[in-house]
Parts: sequence; C-alpha cells; structure tokens
Amino acid sequence: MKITRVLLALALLGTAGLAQAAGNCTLSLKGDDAMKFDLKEATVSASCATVTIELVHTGKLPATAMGHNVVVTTTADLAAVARDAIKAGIANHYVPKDDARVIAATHVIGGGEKTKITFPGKKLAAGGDYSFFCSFPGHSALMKGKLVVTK
Ligand SMILES: [Cu+2]
Repeated sequence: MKITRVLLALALLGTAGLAQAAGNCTLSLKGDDAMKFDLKEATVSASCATVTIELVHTGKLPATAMGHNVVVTTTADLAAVARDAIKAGIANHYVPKDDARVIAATHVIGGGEKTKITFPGKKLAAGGDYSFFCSFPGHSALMKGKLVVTK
C-alpha cells in the first residue's frame, strides 16, 4: 500500500516536471547599485498559465536613491511608458496607473530587498517583440532587456 502511494507521488511529480519543461514560466532578474540588471535577454512561454517575475536587488542603496522594478511592455511602448512612469511617481512604483501598455510590473524595491509578481502567460503573444525594463527615473536606458516569448 505504501509503495503504491510512493509510486503515485512519483508519477505526479513526473507529470509536473514535464509540464514545466513545456516552457519557461519565470523571469528572474537581479538589479544592483550600478544600475544594471544581470540579464540582457530572457525567455518565457506564452503557454504558461502564470508567468512569475522575480526581482532581487543585490545592492545596498535605498529605493529612494537606487530603486528598481521590472516592467514588461512591447518594445515599441518602452520609451513612452518609461516617460509616463516618471509622472506616475514613486507612490505608484513608477508605473502609469491602469495603463493597457503595461503588461506586468513589480513594485519598486531597494538594496537587499526582493519582490515577485505573477501574470497570465496569455497576455503575451509568442514571437512578439517585448522588453523588460526598470522604470525608476533615468534607469531604462541601461536597465532593459529583450523578453523573448515562445509558444
Ligand atoms: Cu532601476
């Protein structure tokens, strides 16, 4: 009886493993005090029920001086959203409110902090031209990368 249960558990784990292998469902980034992300490009799958964005700030400076977030938009919308983000201000985590161009956005964090959000993979289209960036004023010129979206 016990063995059956273990086998069943293993079978379930195996299935979960296969589902994960269908595509990457996590965008994991590190930001630092040098105003840089650790990645210039990342890949997620549009078929993920939920895509997770994880951000770790590996620096020491506070959010007021060197805050970082992760915003996902189409590459075409990046510059305009980054501009409007400055007007939105820190109270809104430098993200324009109720803005359809913003596909996903984390909170702004400071050194030593981390944050995480999820959004439905279906908000992305496979093969689309997407970017991730930090919308803290002045950061998007350096802190940006290409988000490749697979099926
Ligand atoms: Cu930043």
